[in-house]
Amino acid sequence: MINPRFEKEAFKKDVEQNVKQLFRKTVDEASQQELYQAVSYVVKDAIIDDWIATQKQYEKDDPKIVYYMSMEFLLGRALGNNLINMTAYKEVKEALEEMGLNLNELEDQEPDPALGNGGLGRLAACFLDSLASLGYAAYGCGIRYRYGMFKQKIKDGYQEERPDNWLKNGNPFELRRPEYAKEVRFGGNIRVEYDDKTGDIRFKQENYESVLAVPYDYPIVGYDNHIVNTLRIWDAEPIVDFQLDSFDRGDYHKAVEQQNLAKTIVEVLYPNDNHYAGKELRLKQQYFFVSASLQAALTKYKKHHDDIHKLPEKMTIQMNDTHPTVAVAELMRLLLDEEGLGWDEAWEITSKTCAYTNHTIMSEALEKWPIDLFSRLLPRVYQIIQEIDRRFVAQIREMYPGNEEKVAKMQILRDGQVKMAHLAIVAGYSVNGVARLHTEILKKQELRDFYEMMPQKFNNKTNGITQRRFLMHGNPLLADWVTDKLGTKDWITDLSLMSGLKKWVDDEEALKEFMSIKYENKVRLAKYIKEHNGIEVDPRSIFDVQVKRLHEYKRQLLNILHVMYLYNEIKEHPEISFYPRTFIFGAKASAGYIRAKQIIKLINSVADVVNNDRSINGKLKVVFIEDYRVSNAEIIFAAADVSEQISTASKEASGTGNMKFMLNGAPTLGTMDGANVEIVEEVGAENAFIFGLSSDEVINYENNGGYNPMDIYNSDADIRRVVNQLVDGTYSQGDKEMYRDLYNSLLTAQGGSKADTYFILKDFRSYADTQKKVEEAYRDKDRWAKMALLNTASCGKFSSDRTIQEYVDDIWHLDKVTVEV
Ligand code: T68
Repeated sequence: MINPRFEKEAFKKDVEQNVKQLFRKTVDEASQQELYQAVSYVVKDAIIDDWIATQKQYEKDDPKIVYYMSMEFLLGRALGNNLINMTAYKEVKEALEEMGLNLNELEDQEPDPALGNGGLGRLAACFLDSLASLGYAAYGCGIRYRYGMFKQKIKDGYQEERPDNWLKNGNPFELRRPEYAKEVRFGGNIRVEYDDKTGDIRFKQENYESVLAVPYDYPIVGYDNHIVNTLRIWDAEPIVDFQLDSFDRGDYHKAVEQQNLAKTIVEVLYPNDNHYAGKELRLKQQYFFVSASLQAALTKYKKHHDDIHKLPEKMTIQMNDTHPTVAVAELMRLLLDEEGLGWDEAWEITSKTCAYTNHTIMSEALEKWPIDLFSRLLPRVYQIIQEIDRRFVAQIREMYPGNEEKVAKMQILRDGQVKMAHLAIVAGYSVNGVARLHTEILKKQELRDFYEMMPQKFNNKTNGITQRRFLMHGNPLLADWVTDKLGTKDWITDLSLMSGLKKWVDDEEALKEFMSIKYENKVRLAKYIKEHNGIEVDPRSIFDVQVKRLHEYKRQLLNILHVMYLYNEIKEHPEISFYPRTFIFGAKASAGYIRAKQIIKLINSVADVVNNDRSINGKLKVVFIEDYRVSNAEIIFAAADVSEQISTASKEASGTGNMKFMLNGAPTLGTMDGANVEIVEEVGAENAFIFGLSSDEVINYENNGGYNPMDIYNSDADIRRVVNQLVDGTYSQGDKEMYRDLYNSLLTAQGGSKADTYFILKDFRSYADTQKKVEEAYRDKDRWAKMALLNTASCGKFSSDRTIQEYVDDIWHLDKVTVEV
């Protein structure tokens, strides 16, 4: 049943009223931005009723709560998604039309809340959607960055970064909650106090700096169930009392310091993915939100329970990678120092409460904080980690007597570093990877010693995505078609039902409809590309898409080298038939990642040459979509024919874009890496295009000193030609140095890394051959349509609803809640 607030007449009146109250204007006078806000406040109002009802129900039922701790939540826009989850999207769209307004245009007024880099942050957002939709009590805990992921501009083919001032116009959906503010302390020293009478020891932090953490709550609306959970992201403010105090004492300096600390701590999201930079401010950010979130969680628990020992029955903490791992030591600190528990009791509670998800095996992403920095910033937390480490080492020695090599490999504090993954594994009760292959690699390679010592902690949770955003919102045409063909909307909350579409694979009419929806979506994307890039693309060409963060291991370089190869082929053999192709890229490179930025420049340079060569009759187009983000991703997935998932096998933990393409009917062209393996398993090898080395082969080469790319360079003339074109000026207006570094990276070992670290030349032939098969398959319209439909029909496993249910069953053990309104 539709919420009465969204009944057309009531809704229209409320919008008018909001425009008047907020801006002293009529609907005719208001700007699109003002109208977006007016509409959003009506929606928020409706959400708040459910939000209150949900929280009341939680108080009553007292379910176990999961706290999902994450440095990143890559939410994407809220307005459309909230309307969808409140089942009011169509109603509101029509009401707005009656007012002469277009909902899509208003949605475009909303800045993308981009508090994340890529997969890890987006996964957190999908998880929150699924938790609410399944009816589980959950808090997302994170940081309210003043500036989110930078905006990308392409100037002369180069990436430029612009600040993402996403809060510029305020944010209709957030709620500041000063009543839940908490103090967070940094630095200083620890004084040990002995109580002569009781014999108790107390640890007191002195001479510290502190900030006030103030939470902002975001509603997370479940699908059609009146459940609204909370994403709590923390802002930092100076502690006013201290500040006045400081002024009184003439300690002006200290007051300014507090102001600065508060301002800098939440200023900006670090724009690295799969890379550890070791910056002090980053550690401050981590401790800041973790400490505030845990303090708030304990306050909440104690409000209704008096036995702190039973904490693990009522809450669990999931750590999204090692970034919030300081949580285990902070929880120990709170239990020891604030609750007055003994070590064993505190440890018993902590190690039943914290769980850890690993998202990468890339060694450069592993967090290892220098001990001097860590202990200076978090002196008490560091003491606690020392004790955790001391006890863990004793345990290793007991289990492996005389094996000091084990100790060296597994210790938390070693080589002057705090190894965060080790801390997370030792203190947590669960360690999970994010796809089956990834978890196997963790067990057999990266975390082998830990797996051998505590196998019971290890488990796999293959990632998933939310069909509410990536099908219903992103691809409404296909969503309606699916509902029609399945004869039910139930797939919206049970994606396994998609398999029911399989009965249409031999129905010509259905296949035609399916492909004409794809075509409509390609037209929509072509329009977007024309508007944003000024490039004309033909929606009848094959849309071959690679959108994801720019990283060498993801091998955008392989893709563009292959485009260069195709271009050579077309030029050389204009007579051979070639199915027109549009290669679409979208990717942000971390601001300091020079080689990644060179690859962006190369893609744009190739685009310039190829797109402007009239002699090839538009057979080949290359588009680099500027500022790839959640909002344009939704449009891109819907329009893709081919999903490029071409990481070096073993390097991509899971991938989640691969699932979004599949859902939208784009077969995977990829390596046997991450969740691709499971995608192929679901859809069948005949409905995917797999190439390249296996992860075992890659790992084997790596363990034996790599391979020699010169062998390939010398023996394969096509490859040699393409590689040479990096340094012969073809794509750099004669400048032979512009891409020299990329050229060198493929052929020569340098600074500790092997030649062609990511096996690009090794996999090139197999990739090119497989691309040929893609073209052949596409020419056969019937075969392609079936393949595309079978991808959509086989994506059931990859809903984040399934993933979350597995976390609930195996790790969190939450209670389901229902809210009646
Ligand atoms: C991604 N990791 C994995 N990391 O690369 C991807 N890292 O395979 C997987 O599907 C996804 O996580 C979800 O599990 C990341 O996105 C980061 O963004 C990141 C950010 C900061 C520091 C390190």
